[in-house]
Amino acid sequence: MAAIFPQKSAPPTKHLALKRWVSDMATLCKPSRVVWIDGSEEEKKRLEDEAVATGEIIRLNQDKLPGCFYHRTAVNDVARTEHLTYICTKKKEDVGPTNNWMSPKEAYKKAGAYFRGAMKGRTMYVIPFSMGPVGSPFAKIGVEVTDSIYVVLNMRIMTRIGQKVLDFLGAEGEFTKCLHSKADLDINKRLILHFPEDNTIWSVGSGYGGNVLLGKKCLSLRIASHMAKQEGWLAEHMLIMGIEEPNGHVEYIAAAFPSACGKTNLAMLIPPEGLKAKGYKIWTVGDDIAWMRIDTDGALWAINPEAGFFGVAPGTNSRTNPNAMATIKKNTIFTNVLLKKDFTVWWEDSDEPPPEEGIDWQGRPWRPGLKDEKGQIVKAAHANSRFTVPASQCPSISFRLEHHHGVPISAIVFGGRRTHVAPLVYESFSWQHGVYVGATMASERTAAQVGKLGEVRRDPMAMLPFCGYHMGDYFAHWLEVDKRLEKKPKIFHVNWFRTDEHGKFLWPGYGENLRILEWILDRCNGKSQGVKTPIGYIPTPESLDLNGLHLPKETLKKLLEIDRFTWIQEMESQKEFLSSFGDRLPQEIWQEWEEQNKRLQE
Ligand code: SAT
Ligand code: MN
Repeated sequence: MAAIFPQKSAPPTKHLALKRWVSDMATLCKPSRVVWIDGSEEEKKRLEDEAVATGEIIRLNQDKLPGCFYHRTAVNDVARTEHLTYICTKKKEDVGPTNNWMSPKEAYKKAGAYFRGAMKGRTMYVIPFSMGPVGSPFAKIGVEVTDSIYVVLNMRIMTRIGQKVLDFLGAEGEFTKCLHSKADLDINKRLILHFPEDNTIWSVGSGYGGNVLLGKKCLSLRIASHMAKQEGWLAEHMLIMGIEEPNGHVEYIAAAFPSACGKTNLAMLIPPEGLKAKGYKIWTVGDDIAWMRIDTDGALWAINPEAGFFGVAPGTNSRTNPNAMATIKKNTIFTNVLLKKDFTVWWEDSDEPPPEEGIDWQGRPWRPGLKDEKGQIVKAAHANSRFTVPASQCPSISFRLEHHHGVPISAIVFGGRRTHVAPLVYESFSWQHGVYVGATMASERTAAQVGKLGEVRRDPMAMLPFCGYHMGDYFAHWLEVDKRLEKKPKIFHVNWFRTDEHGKFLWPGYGENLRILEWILDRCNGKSQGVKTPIGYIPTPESLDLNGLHLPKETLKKLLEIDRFTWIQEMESQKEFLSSFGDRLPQEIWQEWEEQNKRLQE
């Protein structure tokens, strides 16, 4: 067997604990060699060539898609597996009712058996990475050990990696220990384990992004939310965007939506025709994760810890997201989409009509109209197929992405997908009321999810699958931040998905959403009117700029309607959900619920 460190020189770090940990993981997984990732261009090329040679990735048409590659995951490994995802703490009660729990002892033992010898005959790559700009006081460092080149190439895009990170880490720096092995890609031996008390993540048996790019949901949300609670900041599942006025003044908002509600599209929106005259410019800072802290000026500042986008392909086109389309023309890794004969790619609801033939996400010949044994149409791309692309390629990317202190946040926006109940937009009465609004956020199931259509799923702050500790304590932490914030962002709720009696969307969405963001920012600056309702302030019809939209007055009325009867039912459903947190739900949240309930009954 080759030596564990076959490189001529020793591991490129003076960090003894890091070297020891890597050596221990190699002893456990038994790779034939260990390679430390330096992040260079030559290294990238070498890894691409090697992965192409083994079939792990396919080189796409370099004339039409320069620098682009294609990858397929295993058929049963296409999304995050929440039922195999655990938070492992000494005390079970610390993870709360929304997380799966395992004791650290059992978890290390169980996964240890799956990792033992799992890298035999493979290379173990050691990826030092930084979430946030390298050297930023807001950044966190991780080191991911993996046997997948696909993971290395994706981490290269999604985070900042390589020697510069090791140099910053120095001999004693803190880092999150992230261990990943594809092992046999066996779903029965798949586990995604988080050990917040040990600053450690173990992921085994998967090759799907959300399970294996450990800097993303695992570190930046589950582990980081735990750190944030201890250190007094917020790690949130939020996009960050800037809205610039013609005079150069830029304001930033952070917004949380559950999956399939268009976060990436909103973060990159292009102003609609009717608002073009106002000369707004949109700056994208992030599309998925925000780390927010109170800075010395008493305001809330946010960074996007990521450096790339891991976006859903189907439905991405020049109407829904022109900036994303421009972003993914080069240096992109496409996963589980359709491979065309000319080695370009296609997905449902893209710009082009379906090609006559291709190879589908499962690696089978495909043509339009193809049906399976049950007579169901076969999709060319998986519904959760993805593109991985450097954020720097996005035409609307903000230079502040690289700014060590990030951006100051004027407004926080929560949103869900509700056919009724929630109006297009409303403003909470206070930070505390806003935390209650976020805590009771909900979305209705779409056809894309298994289960009863229209069923309401609560997803507090869109963090249900990502909060690394007890959600009752998480709400308490949000309330705690309130006490230290001097310049408080206002908190809003939006719903782009309200429908009429025939199930048709009332609001056009996409770029037009800027009209709502405009009202939100004007409210923050005391420049627009609101009407007080039992749930918060809604816009007066005149305070929304609907120029060029041709939205009938009746439709706007329906969009802003707050139906007391439906809301009283909503309050009962909220109550049931809030009760599940027992006595760890802060009294303040109950108080907000009680007061809102009273206002609705009056
Ligand atoms: O699969 S990921 O968690 O990386 C993407 C998502 O679900 O938002
Ligand atoms: Mn997400």
